[in-house]
Amino acid sequence: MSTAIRTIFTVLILLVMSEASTVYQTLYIDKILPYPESNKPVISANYSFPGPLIEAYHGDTLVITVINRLSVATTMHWHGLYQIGTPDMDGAVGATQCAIPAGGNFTYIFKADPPGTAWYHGHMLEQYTDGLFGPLIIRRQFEPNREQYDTEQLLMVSDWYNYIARGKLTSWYLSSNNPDGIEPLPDATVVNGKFTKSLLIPATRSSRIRFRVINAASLSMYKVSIDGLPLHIIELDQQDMVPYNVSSFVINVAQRVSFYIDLRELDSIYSQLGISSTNSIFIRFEAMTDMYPVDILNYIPPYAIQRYAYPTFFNPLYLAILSLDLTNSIPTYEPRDPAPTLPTVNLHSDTNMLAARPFNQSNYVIPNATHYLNLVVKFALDNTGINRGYMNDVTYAFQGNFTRVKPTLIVGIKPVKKEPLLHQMATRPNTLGLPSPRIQAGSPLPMIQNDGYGNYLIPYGAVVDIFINNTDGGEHPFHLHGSSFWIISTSEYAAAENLYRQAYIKRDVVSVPGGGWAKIRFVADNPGAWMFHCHIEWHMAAGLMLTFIVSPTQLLAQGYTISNSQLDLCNAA
Ligand SMILES: [Cu+2]
Repeated sequence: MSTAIRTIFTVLILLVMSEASTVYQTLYIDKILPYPESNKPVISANYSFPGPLIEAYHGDTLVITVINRLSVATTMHWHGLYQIGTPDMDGAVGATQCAIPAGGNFTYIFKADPPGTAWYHGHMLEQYTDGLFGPLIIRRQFEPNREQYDTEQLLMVSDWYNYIARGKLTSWYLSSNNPDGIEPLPDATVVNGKFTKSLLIPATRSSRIRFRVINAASLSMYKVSIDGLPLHIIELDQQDMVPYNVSSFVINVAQRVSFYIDLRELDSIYSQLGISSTNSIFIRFEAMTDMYPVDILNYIPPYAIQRYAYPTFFNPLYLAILSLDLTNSIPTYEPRDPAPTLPTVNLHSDTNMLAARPFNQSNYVIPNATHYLNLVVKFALDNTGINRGYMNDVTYAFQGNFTRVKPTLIVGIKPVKKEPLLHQMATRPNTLGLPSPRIQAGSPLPMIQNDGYGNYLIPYGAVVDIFINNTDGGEHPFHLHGSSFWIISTSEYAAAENLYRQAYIKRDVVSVPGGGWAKIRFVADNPGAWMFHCHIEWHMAAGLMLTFIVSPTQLLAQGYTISNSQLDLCNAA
């Protein structure tokens, strides 16, 4: 190539790169009956389950109109997107907006940032448990690891419940008849809306395929593997990774994992199963049964009725089929349980995969903490005999549901239906009644305080280390809105703190081990009202949630005002 041609070529590439465009999408929210054999309605986006794939390039503007055809209110959350400069577009009802009323609509406008595998889901009334979710992929013009695969596939896995969450399940879960806080247990697993052995993924024996796995479950975590193939992990949540080889991995609720496979790598150990002659192999999603509070293989929930011919117990092993010759035949070997392990790949893997390394570590600077916050997670009975989730002895009044609003503070930020926290930050930034960080025994850094109602004031630009001490036996996937965070270490992998100093991985969901802990760090450079909560939908409903109030003064300094479309929602609420 001559210099002139090369210059023209470079200019063309730059033009393509700089051309941010606008992506329009309309989402009709309505109930559907996707399965003839079940009379359970699913809350869908655009009459499909899961909802449609939304794709954009990094830096594009997304304009998504949500039209609510339900008989109840709704909102939509764009999970993993930072919403920098658009703190009112996060979709977290009660925190950043009033709900979209039945028959109403709202247009979300925000930047496609950061790039990577994201998703969207309803953020009130357990609607996402009933099906309201879909994939959201933010692409880069030049994807890291792009040379490793030829095609890509999405696998969106979730719990299937025979009953409606907001009807029977939540009212049983949060009742004094369930003092142990036993979560409603799934009746099945679905991937891409298909039940076991009915999802077929076409491939050929020479294929190199990228899979984007999104855990959209409300409770379950899964071990994912593909028979006979090493999985080359290349993305965790929305951070690109140096390829990291495993035979299986665990994905907790709301986490995303991308990996690629190379079908030429089918392992010889699998020839013992006759896999060398089969035309297809199994993709496995194995629900981690030890996370359920009861023996799910032999448990009939008290709310179950004979309509579903119990006992038909949950099968923790979900099988999808990867067809190697495009004939869609099912595998000719029996799916062994457990699957044989590949001897050639890394077996050390914790749920968060802290041993995986970020793809681009140049310009990767992790600032030192300026503040800290200790959070103690527990479940306990409240004074009405209902088992609730607590962080630092506060169970969060879930404004999204308005089922129980805390006693009104005389002065202070209030969980009120018509005035989300973000609006209160804007209208009375100096009278929110939120205590400032202060030095306490045991650390030279100031500790973030809360107001006794689960609202934590964080100064602009603070670098906050959060230590989550989980006194509960269950593993909890904690999600932060408005930012991602570095995972410094967990009780599953305490050595990570020293091993990976200055190169911690960044995610937006951390899996906090049962009876263990996690240490994460984030920079509060995005003013707004950002929820931090366990992403198990039942636990969120039980109050395992808090809100970070990041700098009301900076919010106003950046020019935030409450828009008319937001006010319209609140006036309709
Ligand atoms: Cu939880």
